[in-house]
Amino acid sequence: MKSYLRYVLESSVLVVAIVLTRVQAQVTPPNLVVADKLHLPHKPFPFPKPWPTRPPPKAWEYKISDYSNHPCKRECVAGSRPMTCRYVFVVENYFTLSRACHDCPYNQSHCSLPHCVPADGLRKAIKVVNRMMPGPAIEVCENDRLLVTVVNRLEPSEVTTIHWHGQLQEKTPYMDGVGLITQCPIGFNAKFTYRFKASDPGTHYWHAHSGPQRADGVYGALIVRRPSSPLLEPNLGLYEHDLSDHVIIIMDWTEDSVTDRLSRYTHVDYDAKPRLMLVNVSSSSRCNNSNLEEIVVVVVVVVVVVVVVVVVVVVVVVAAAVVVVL
Ligand SMILES: [Cu+2]
Repeated sequence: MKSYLRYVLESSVLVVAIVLTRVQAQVTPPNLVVADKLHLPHKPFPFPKPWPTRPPPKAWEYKISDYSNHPCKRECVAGSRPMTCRYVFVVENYFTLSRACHDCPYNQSHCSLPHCVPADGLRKAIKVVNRMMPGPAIEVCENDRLLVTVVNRLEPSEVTTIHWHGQLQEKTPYMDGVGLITQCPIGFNAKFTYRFKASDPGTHYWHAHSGPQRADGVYGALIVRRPSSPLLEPNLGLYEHDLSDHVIIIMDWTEDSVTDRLSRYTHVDYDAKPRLMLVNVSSSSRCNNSNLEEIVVVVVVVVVVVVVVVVVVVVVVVAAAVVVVL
């Protein structure tokens, strides 16, 4: 009875409070009350204009390429004029073994279809440039001018930048691609063109410099060659061929998302380091595991067949012997 009375009392107090608030709101709108207290002129609250509509993306923004036949990928000749090399990098959220992979990994030929990222056979969300992991390789000659337009097609509010590892950017520090340090990050649906000279020769790489996007798959080769002359290329005697097919990119690879792994590393298990490595797009350990599984299956099938054959033969022999004896 006591609790019932208390309930009724509390409810009636609440109803009275609500009614009073509504009446007060009708008489004096809240913004006027605040303005009076601060002795400010009564200004109507500026009503936001509708969002400006962004023009639809142009066709070239969707035309993604692996740049395997880019004209700047050429033999570097001493004394020849540097080239201007243009690329479009579309950064997207993507998935390994997507629909582009069709019947991969059961049909191995499907694993090399365009836009198929088989990785190590693990289904996982990734972030990619031009639906490749690693992303397109940039191969140029020393002093070529690079123009790389990066289009952010990640999730709304997710930003990105691309850092050109190994390039000192002496006269273009604002093209270094370190988000919030050398540039504002590239917003969703926006694009930014990096313009700089490939002035530092060597085997470098490019990678995202925003959050854990690099570990999620936004990385690729950046190779700046020198002319094949002993005077210009001091390392010429160290190799016979300098081919694109010889480029190897090794990357840490985790079964779970990188965000999951980083949180676990910080708050749960300090030894949560990646156990796998991707060499280009294949992983050694997982491939070995799959081979082992195949071998085990074959051995089990052979043993079962042999046992069945032996049992059948024994039964037949015994039956024949019984018939002969009787
Ligand atoms: Cu770097």
